[in-house]
Amino acid sequence: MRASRVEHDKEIHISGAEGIYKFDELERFLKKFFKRATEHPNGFPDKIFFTLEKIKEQIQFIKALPIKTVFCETPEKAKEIINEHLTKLGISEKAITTGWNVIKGQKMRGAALIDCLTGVRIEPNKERGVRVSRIHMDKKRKIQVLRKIKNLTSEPQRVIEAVTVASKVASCSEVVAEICVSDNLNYTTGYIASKEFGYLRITNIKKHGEAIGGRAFFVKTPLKIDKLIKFLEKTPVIVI
Ligand code: WAQ
Ligand code: MG
Ligand code: MG
Repeated sequence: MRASRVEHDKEIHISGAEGIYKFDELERFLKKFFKRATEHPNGFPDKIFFTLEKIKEQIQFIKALPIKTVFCETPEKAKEIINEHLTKLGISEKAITTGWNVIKGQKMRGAALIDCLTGVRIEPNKERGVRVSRIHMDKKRKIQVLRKIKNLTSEPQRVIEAVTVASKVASCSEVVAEICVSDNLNYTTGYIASKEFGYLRITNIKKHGEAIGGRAFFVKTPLKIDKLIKFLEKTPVIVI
């Protein structure tokens, strides 16, 4: 599902959601996604798109990243810790700056792909970005994650969805790390993720009520970008 507002003939992303469901569950989830689209704190949509596709490909099973929470008192401290971690992975200062600019910049439906050395954005559609889709977390893992974070978040479903995205993304050999800040005004915990250190939740990544948010994947070049995007957008993955 994706919901957007139209301003001066341009579509501005409000919210989105994806999943892999059995046929019998579809109606229930369509209702759920409709509710989500129409009750989003960032505004009421002018358009809602629902896409349902039968999965014909083989489903891949991928391990969930381990989860840790890093408590930061201020966005300044959060930024310092994040930059330190990303630098350790060999991501250049330029690339890190591009990442923060994506998060502060125009709202996108998907994520930016950033060359981890040059800092150049290489995704073909820079207004849309790359939307990780056809993903789902296995029920047992969901229960385990919920148990782990129950006292650490007001929105456990958001954590489940973010860990699901991050686990698919981190499984790609071309991706060095990911950074994410929610576009929801009052959700102030973000994360960085990598194969190296897992899913690191970062509290106070932004101020309460701050209208920023976005995602970026730092990638190694040269790479087969079409192949990477196809995997992220189309290959069905269940996170176990
Ligand atoms: N694929 C690629 N990019 C996405 C996707 C996706 N499936 N979903 C969202 N984005 C991009 C898009 O640009 C959004 O504007 C931005 O990320 C933020 O999305 O406590 O809620 O769904 O552990 O608002 C992380 C911390 C929460 C959770 C992230 O992101 C926790 C979050 P949101
Ligand atoms: Mg989301
Ligand atoms: Mg959001």
